[in-house]
Amino acid sequence: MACTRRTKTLVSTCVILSGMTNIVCLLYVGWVTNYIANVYIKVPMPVPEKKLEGDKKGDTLRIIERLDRLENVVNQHIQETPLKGEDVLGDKSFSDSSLFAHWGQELSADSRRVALKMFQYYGYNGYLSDRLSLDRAIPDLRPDGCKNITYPSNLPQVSIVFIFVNEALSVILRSIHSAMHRTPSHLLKEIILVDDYSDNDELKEKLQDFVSATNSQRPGFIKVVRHDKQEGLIRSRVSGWRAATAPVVALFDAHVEFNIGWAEPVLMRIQEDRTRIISPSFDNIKYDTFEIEEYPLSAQGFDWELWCRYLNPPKSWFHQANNSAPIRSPSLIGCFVVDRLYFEEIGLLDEGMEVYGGENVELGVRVSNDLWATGLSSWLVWQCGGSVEVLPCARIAHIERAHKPYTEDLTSHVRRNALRVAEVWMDEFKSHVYMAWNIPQEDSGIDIGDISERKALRKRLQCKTFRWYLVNIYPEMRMYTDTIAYGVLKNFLKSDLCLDQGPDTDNVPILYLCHGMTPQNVYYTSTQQLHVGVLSPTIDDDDNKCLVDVNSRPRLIECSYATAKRMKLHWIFTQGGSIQNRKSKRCLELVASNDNEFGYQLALQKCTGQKWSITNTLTLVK
Ligand SMILES: [Mn+2]
Repeated sequence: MACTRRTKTLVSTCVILSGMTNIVCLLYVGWVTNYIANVYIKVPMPVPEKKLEGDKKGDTLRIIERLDRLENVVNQHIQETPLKGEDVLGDKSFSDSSLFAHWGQELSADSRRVALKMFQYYGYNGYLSDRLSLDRAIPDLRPDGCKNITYPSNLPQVSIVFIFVNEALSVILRSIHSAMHRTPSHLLKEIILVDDYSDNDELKEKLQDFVSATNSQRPGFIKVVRHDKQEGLIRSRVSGWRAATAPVVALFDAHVEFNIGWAEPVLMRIQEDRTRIISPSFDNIKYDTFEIEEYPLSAQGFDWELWCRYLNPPKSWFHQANNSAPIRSPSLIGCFVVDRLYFEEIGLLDEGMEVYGGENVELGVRVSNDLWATGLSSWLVWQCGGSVEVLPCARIAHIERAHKPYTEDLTSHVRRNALRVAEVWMDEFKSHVYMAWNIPQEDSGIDIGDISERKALRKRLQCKTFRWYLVNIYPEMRMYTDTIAYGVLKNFLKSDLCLDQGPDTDNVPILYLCHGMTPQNVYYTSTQQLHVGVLSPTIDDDDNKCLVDVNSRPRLIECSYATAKRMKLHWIFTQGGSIQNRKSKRCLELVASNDNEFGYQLALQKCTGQKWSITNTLTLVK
């Protein structure tokens, strides 16, 4: 459920765009990293002409910084890859693993070996978890106003569902203990454990022993649902929901700790209006030390690839100057509480979505727990008459795992699910999802399965348009209805090179071997702007970078800044034609260059008729 940008990495982007396997992409990214290093460091510094800004030394430092960062990314991928089967641990892993950066220095080598192995298996410090109290206290992180609120005495009861696969037993037990001790007992009807076909032995007998012991005190209090094959996150939630009998159901990961007073505000909001779907506010349990880290209050949303993300609360919330007030949220990131019957009416879960499966179960499982597949279509709640909110007074701490999921499985599943959602719910804005993933809208070659049931659901519920949703519920989202071409930008002269944003610390675009990853994304608009790099998702993010003619040099400048300063940011371009600046009349072209490893560099010069193409074109939707 963890909602960070971690899930999207160079390697996963490489996998998805190139169709190569993980290992090949790992090698490839490593190779690219080294290659850049060689290009920039081996080559003697050319004599600087009149430079726009900065000195050469500064440039080199910046490049080295960037390389360091890239290398870190690659290294982390290589080291934190979860182990499969019997792996031999080299001594090197000890000093390099992030597990020991803030923890465990004093442990013996043997203990460290055990701890590391568990860490690589679970993605968090299972060794430490086994040694912490199941009933440990955690800090009360509710805003002040929460403690003075009084709640009705007739709140509805809740069933708490935990789903898991191969989770550490102590982590599951701590989730259950905190749920039992921090939910008033008259409000907690039952706990439902959904085991999505774990093969971890301790989750069989030992967990059953705990359940039996608890149920001997309170008969039927804990129910266990075990799948006899892996069904995935979504069908696991459905299984849990089916087993639930309370009027309200809470669907959670099994690596959480409930904070004090979480239940009453949630149940009150649902009692007042059963079409409200509620998320608590999440804090972090650090994967290495298990310390609780307070997270700022946020709403929950998504970017145009439909990866989940935290958002700033809307302005209207700040205007209330009341930290305990509910935060209206465009969507959900995965864990939530809902009226049991309303959940069914609205058909929130798309069982046609896939989250994991296939052979790569062990890895897929670990990451998919942290995936927001459920939240992926949660805005349909808004489109279909309900609402979503995050409550500052209801706080849950949640473990964000260390392993960065970059499996082929994960990214391709997310992309497939995103396209399903786009096709059913997003009307003309579905183009944005294809654009952000950089895939063609027609004949994308991706099988998204049957969506007729979901379309029928939308019709039956008489849901509003996605435009209505964007305008009224998610106004922070940037719209790109004026994009007419997207993909990578290539010159006919040298088709293995692509325009690339270059080092992200400067504003100089470069030519680089085509790899199709985000730095080479290009978007051409009907207003004749050429955006390079990531498609900025919301107005709270950095603006897109526009190609600008600055004193006859190609530069990348934030579009809003370039517009405000009346810079030369408009380019006349048609597919297969030249790219000419509207004001300066200069063309973007390649010139032969011995200084450059690829034999060419970018220039703005008198047009000589060089031709360019962008991968995909779109017809404008009015
Ligand atoms: Mn999670």
